[in-house]
Amino acid sequence: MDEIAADRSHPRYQSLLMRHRIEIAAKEGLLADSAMIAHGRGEAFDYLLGERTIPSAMNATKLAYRCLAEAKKPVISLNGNTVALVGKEIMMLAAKLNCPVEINIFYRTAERMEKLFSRLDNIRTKEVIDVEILGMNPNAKIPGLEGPRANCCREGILNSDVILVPLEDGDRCEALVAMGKTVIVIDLNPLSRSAKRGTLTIVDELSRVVNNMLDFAEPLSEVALDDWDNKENLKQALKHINDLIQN
Ligand code: PTJ
Repeated sequence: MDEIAADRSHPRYQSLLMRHRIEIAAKEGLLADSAMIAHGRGEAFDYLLGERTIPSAMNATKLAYRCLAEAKKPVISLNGNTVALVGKEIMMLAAKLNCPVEINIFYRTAERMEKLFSRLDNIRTKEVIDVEILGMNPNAKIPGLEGPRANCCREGILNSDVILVPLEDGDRCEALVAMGKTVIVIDLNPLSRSAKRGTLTIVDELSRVVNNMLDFAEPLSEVALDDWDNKENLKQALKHINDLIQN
């Protein structure tokens, strides 16, 4: 599945690998019709950021990891793009954090839900990962949201205190914040509504974030969430882009 034309020494190997994973998942019917557009927008911002984890993003990642590790009921929300890009790595992260994952997609169809579950279930079996996969039988709704995207699980998203939402949509992010949750957003676009609405936003590419978290030996952040200024964090990302253009 991960065989791509470029070899690992190619300077843009990781970016090409992510693109390849999206292509394969699209062919398999795992993704929303607009998934490639969303991915392309992410790629454009990643290019502007220099395709690397900038210092403010690393600080955000460390604090996010600490919040997840210290949470009472953490959960990781998964959409189609996330399963395609980092299905295995995110299951390993959930195991490390001892939390469930919940498939919670914007463009919800029974067929996509089944395919996404089956992809994750195969990873779970093959890699011997002990993680609960929620989302197939929703029994609750996110207040303030209309339609199928509001569906969620009581034992997952509904009752969670800290939630990791990679590539989230703005409305749902806002609704989760309104529920009083600590909402950790991963989004390469520092100007997106989710990036602005989240409690803590990691402006970095999803696979880099997850791999960084997998590398952490223990909760590393000395910064507490109460002292976190998310607006300043987003400004740092924009400043980084501006500085790259100036130099
Ligand atoms: O699987 P579904 O049905 O839940 O649909 C998922 C998508 C992503 C298609 C849906 O949520 C969507 O349309 O998202 P948006 O509104 O296009 O937002 C996606 C955001 O993710 C954009 O702001 C992108 O910049 C960002 N993004 C895309 N790829 C990455 C990323 N951020 C981090 N890492 C990436 N690899």
